[in-house]
Amino acid sequence: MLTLYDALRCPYCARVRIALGEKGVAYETVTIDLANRPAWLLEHNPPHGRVPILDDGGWMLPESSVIDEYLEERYPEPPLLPPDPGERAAARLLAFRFDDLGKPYYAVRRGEAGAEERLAHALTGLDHRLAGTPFLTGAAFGLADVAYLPWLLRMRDLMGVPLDGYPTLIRWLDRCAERPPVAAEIETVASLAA
Ligand SMILES: N[C@@H](CCC(=O)N[C@@H](CS)C(=O)NCC(=O)O)C(=O)O
Repeated sequence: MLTLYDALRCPYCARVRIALGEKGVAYETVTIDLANRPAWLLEHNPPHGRVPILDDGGWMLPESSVIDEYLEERYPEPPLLPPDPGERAAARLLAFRFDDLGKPYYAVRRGEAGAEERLAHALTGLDHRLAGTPFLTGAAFGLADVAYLPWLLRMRDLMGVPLDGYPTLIRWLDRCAERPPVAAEIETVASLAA
């Protein structure tokens, strides 16, 4: 049985929760209090002790993107990457460049000057990218969508970032929300707001 070292408010953990849900893989959860992380977490993921960590039979794998790629290979069905190698690379490239959105997102969280404009610029880029394609991964939902969704949900439902200027992005969010693992994450985010 897989074990996920998890924190509900962590969007990186959400990437793994959604991928596990999409794969329909059973797993146990060890919930980590991020404000009071146990010392042993450092041994599981040196040198930072960050979550998520996936424990597969005692083998510890950190880093959300690497974990999601591992899940894709270990549990190929249903696939979360397209069959075409070029489309797979394009999806991976998007996940690899997540910081184009993540950096302004965390700058807004820190209240940095000019951060809201930078975040708006990144959101415009994502909105344009979704024109003509239902999902960031291509024709079907997949790992590129999983890579971005947790931050979009937190922006919309916790931070009050206005998304109405990004209609394509809103339609993508609505499409993704039809998937049970994403709907579950939306409920998790709502529980964080309560
Ligand atoms: N690059 C890592 C980032 C994980 C991360 O930053 N997790 C946060 C919680 S959202 C954490 O554990 N922070 C504790 C720390 O950095 O000390 C990933 O993709 O998994």
